[in-house]
Amino acid sequence: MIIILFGAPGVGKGTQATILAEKLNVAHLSTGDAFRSAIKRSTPVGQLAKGFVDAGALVPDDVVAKIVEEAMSADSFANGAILDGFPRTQGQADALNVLLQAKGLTIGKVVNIDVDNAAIAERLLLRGREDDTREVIDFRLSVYQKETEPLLQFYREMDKLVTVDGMGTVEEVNQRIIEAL
Ligand code: B4P
Repeated sequence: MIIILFGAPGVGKGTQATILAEKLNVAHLSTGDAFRSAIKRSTPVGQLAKGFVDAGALVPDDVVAKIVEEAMSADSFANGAILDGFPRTQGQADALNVLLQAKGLTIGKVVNIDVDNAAIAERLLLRGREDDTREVIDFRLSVYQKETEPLLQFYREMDKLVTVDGMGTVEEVNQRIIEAL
């Protein structure tokens, strides 16, 4: 079964996905981590993705599809996974449905982690990754609202969506996610 952790940049998808993957003993795919690793190793995908990630823009869907398909072909993904940061566009959501159908997997829940924008900016400025500058954070939030947020309605209509309050400690948020699952 597939669990999707959804939400704006910096709501804690990566933080929670790492903890959940360990607790539930399932595979974890973070497209953000996959791109950062590819960029570090300067692979062809990394070279394509670098400018987008640095600017806080979305990496084009065909490049994302390539990295997801490759990661999900691993044996550890045969029974399901936690997806963190994917899908982020309607095109990616459609591609995921096709991929899951081919693998005989289904989406269990889409967990939308909800954090207000002021707290998001505070967390990301504190994290201080290269793409965590005030300007890039504002741009990433605007991209989220335009490209990604509409997917909430898509998953609501599929009856997969649960929303969890992402404010509070990491452990408090984790407990809420486990209850929602
Ligand atoms: P991602 O790597 O997905 O990163 P993110 O959205 O910024 O962070 P996340 O929500 O995972 O927050 P985290 O747990 O780290 O994306 C980076 C870039 O990659 C994108 O801008 C894009 O360019 C590209 N990309 C990735 N996927 C893509 C896709 N599918 N399509 C196209 N492009 C794609 O938490 C943030 C901070 O908050 C951390 O410092 C953490 O310690 C802290 N924190 C977490 N929970 C907290 C809590 N409860 N209280 C206080 N702080 C908390």
